[in-house]
Parts: sequence; C-alpha cells; structure tokens
Amino acid sequence: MTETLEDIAKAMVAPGKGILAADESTGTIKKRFDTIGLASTPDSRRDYREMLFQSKEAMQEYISGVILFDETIRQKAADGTPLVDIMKAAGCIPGIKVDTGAKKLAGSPNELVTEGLDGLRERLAEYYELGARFAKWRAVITIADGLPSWNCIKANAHGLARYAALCQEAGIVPIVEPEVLMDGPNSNHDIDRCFEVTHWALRTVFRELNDARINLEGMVLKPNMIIAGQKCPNQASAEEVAEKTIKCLKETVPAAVPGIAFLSGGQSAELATKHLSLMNAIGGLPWSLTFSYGRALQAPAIKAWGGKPENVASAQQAFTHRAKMNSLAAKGAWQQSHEMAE
Ligand code: 5MM
Repeated sequence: MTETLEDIAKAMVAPGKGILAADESTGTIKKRFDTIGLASTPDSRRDYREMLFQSKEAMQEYISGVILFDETIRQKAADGTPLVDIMKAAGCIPGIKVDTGAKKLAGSPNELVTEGLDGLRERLAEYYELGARFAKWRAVITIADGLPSWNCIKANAHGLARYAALCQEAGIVPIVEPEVLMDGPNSNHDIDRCFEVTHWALRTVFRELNDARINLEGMVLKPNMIIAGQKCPNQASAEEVAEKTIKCLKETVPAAVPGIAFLSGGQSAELATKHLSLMNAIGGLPWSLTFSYGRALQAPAIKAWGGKPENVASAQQAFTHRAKMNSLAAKGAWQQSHEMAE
C-alpha cells in the first residue's frame, strides 16, 4: 500500500526521532573535509556517509530520515549495497535535497534566491523511483542594514511554495526550509531582530503555501531558531532563545503542520541540543518539535573520524552520542549531566 503524505510526515517527526541532514553539496562537504585535511572524492564522500548510515543504534533508535545529496542517493556501500537500502533496513526514510542552491538575487545585491524549479517535476519522479519519500529545499535570508528586502522574502517564499506543491503532487513530503542566517557576512544583529525577520519570513511562507494549496498535514517545516547573530556581542540566554522561538512559531505556524524540525545554523552541537530540549520542556505545543541538524549532528563525528578507517568505530560512537542527546531533547528530557554519563 502506498503511504500517504500525512503518514510519512508523521513518521519523520515521530516521538524522540529527528532527521540527519547529510545533503551537503560537493562544495560544502569539501569545506568540512578540509578541516580534517581529507581530499573530497566520490569515494571519500561515500566512506564518510556509509560510516554514518552504518551506525545502527543511531539510525534505528534516534534518526527518522536522512536528507541526501543527488550523488549519495545513487551510491553503493563498499560491499555493493545501495546506501538507500542500508538506511531503509535501519527503519530510516530516505530524503533528497532538490534545490540547486542559493544564487544572487538580481536587483538586490547581497541577497540570495534559491533555484531549482526547472525540470523539478521530472527529477522528483526519478527520486521517488530511487526511494526518496521526502525532499528538502532551503531558502536563505540574510539580515544586514536595511535587509532583508521584501523582494527577497517574497521570491524565496514563492519558490518554496512552488517546490512544495510539486513534491506533494509526486507523493513526496516537502521539508520547507526558510533559513534566516545567524552566521551571515554581517551577523551582528540581536535576537529581537532575528525574531522580527523570522516572523515576517514565516508569515509570508505560509501565505504562499496557502495560495499554492499545500496540504499542511503532509509537510514538515525546517526553520532557524530565534537567536542573535554569531557576531552580536549581546548573546541571549538559552531560556530566552527557547521562549522567543516558541512565541514566534506559535504566532506563525498553523497547528495542522505535524512537525517542526530545526536546522542548527552554526550553533555548537551541545547548544543546539539544549535549545531544543528547553523548547520541548515548555510543552503544550500543537506540533512535534525535533531536529534536522547537519553540523550539530556531524561535527564531532567528522573530527573523531579524521578520514582514517581505524577511527570508524569512535566516529560512529560520536555520531550516536549526538543523535541520542538530540533524541532526549526532542522529548524535553536532555540534561547537561547526560553529556558526561554517555
Ligand atoms: C547539511 O547542509 C545542508 C546543505 O548545505 P549546502 O546546500 O549549502 O551544501 C543544509 O541545507 C542543511 O540541511 C541545513 O542548513 C541545516 O544544516 P545545519 O548545519 O544548519 O544544521
């Protein structure tokens, strides 16, 4: 029987589970590998991702789905098993990044608009055949003096809605990711400016989703948390981040959306966990709140791995630890002491 969009979306945000964002494009994964002095080749990228997907405890207990890059969804493990089959055997849903990147927005210097709509219907049909049951499209919104512009907010929200409609037509759940950057080029804005811009972006995104007749029960939202820019001298407390994020989401995200899976955006791995746990501890929320972290799930694992086969077990342990900490956070049950006990 074909799963419905609603069933897939619910499974993506099941209690205590979250999403692994492993969809770094070739340029981004190269930057990650540069930090450990490893050349980025199809084989090294495969070895790294295979190591993550073969982490049984993490994949079976804490991860609901994985966002893949086009290359990875087609790759086979060293023993010839398709990577998609490895994650499916662990009970994880394969997902796929379908945008083709954030490009310069014409007429609006220093702003970006995400591309990838051309040929998307055909690409989605192929990804469905390859096993993908959800997709991701990331829009990037930059805060600076006088920015973002309405043009940037509107163009990105419209793109997200057109992408989401094509996904649902193909039987694929769209992850809708409007990211207000915390680590942009001039990221000295305070938490209240982040609130204001995120609120504006989310209001606009849901208006566009409504116009595009999106089934809200068959999507997942992937937003940033409400947090000061990385270069802001006045960083808010974790409690303030949690409270303001919940306030912003309650004012903008309809209750019909089954789940919200945050991006980490440049936060340290532990702080991303703490923020998520504090939000869930507030309770009484209409949607499930979980993680869809890239860096905050992978950074300790990349470091432990260092590109060396003899470090695979310790890298898997580092990945499993972060996945477990975030699973606790998705239930509002993470405590600082859990970091040491593990
Ligand atoms: C894993 O990084 C994803 C892909 O980035 P590029 O297209 O720039 O290579 C990224 O979209 C990611 O899914 C989200 O931004 C969340 O990742 P973080 O690291 O912010 O949690």
